[in-house]
Amino acid sequence: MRMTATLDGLIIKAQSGFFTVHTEAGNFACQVRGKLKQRRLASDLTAVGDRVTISTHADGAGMIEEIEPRRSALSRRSPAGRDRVGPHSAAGEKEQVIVANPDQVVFVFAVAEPAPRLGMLDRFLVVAEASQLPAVICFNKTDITSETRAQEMFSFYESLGYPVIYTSARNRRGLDALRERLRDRLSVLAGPSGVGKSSLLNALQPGLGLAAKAISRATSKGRHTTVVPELLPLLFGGWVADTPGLRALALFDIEPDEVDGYFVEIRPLVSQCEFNDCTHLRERGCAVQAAVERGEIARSRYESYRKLREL
Ligand SMILES: Nc1nc2c(ncn2[C@@H]2O[C@H](COP(=O)(O)OP(=O)(O)OP(=O)(O)O)[C@@H](O)[C@H]2O)c(=O)[nH]1
Ligand SMILES: [Mg+2]
Ligand SMILES: [Zn+2]
Repeated sequence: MRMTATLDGLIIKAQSGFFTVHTEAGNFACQVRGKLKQRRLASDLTAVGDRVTISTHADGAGMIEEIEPRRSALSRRSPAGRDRVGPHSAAGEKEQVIVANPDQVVFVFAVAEPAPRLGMLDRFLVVAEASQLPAVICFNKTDITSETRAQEMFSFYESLGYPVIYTSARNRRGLDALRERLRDRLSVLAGPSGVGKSSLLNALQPGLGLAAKAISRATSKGRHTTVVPELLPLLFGGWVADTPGLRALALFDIEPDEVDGYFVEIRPLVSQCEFNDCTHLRERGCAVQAAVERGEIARSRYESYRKLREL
């Protein structure tokens, strides 16, 4: 007799048409029911982080029968439905979902070795704002500069409202704060290569970074190979996706004139500019430039804005 059961689950791994679905009854290797494939043409049909309903068979195999609508996504291309043409995407390009339904994105940078490129961090933050995803910033390798020095350099991000965590995977500092941030949430770790993402995961939970490394090897053969993250279970609760060496969280199709809305400290000033189409680059009567002059907006942030705006 063939036994079947229906279970709710979470896609934790995707590999050439096969999906590992985590359920309360364990993990199942699943394929997608053909009739589902006609849907969601504009975006990836299935991605890690998607919530699904599966039917399971006695032999341990499963079939994805239903996919819940996504609440959010971290994507490489424009979210479906926003079919506009920006400078960074070709018309009609399909949304590439990196992780579906993340609760937050944790941007990891090193305070040194490699020196943090704040322009990249600011670009990541713009993507998070545009995707309406809560962002957390983690500055690792504080053992190199000292924690105090790291705070002096980067605490202005806290004043913008972003939670900032200072860690050293090497000296095991800041791990409790990081653990509390990750607990019971689905998080994506993103950041340049070599900042210590895998080391931090390992420090939190032995073996976790190793799993990530294996994925990294399998997927990062070339610089432009698609990063296919896997959701790794946190024993203290929650899931984390390590995206090895992700420096190209593309700004997909953010229009130049909407960039100011994604800088949290610039956004509230825009309405005070003399011209309502102010680019905040050179106009007179610009509230943003005035705030920069008064030291109320960090120079590095304004510099990042200017670079994005002038693309
Ligand atoms: N001094 C110091 N070195 C660290 C720390 N964390 C990691 N490293 C070192 O930095 C290097 C890169 O660490 P990884 O954990 O592999 O970096 P990653 O972010 O996972 O890099 P990718 O997987 O390529 O994206 C290794 O040599 C680590 O030993 C730290 O807190 N302090
Ligand atoms: Mg890594
Ligand atoms: Zn202005």
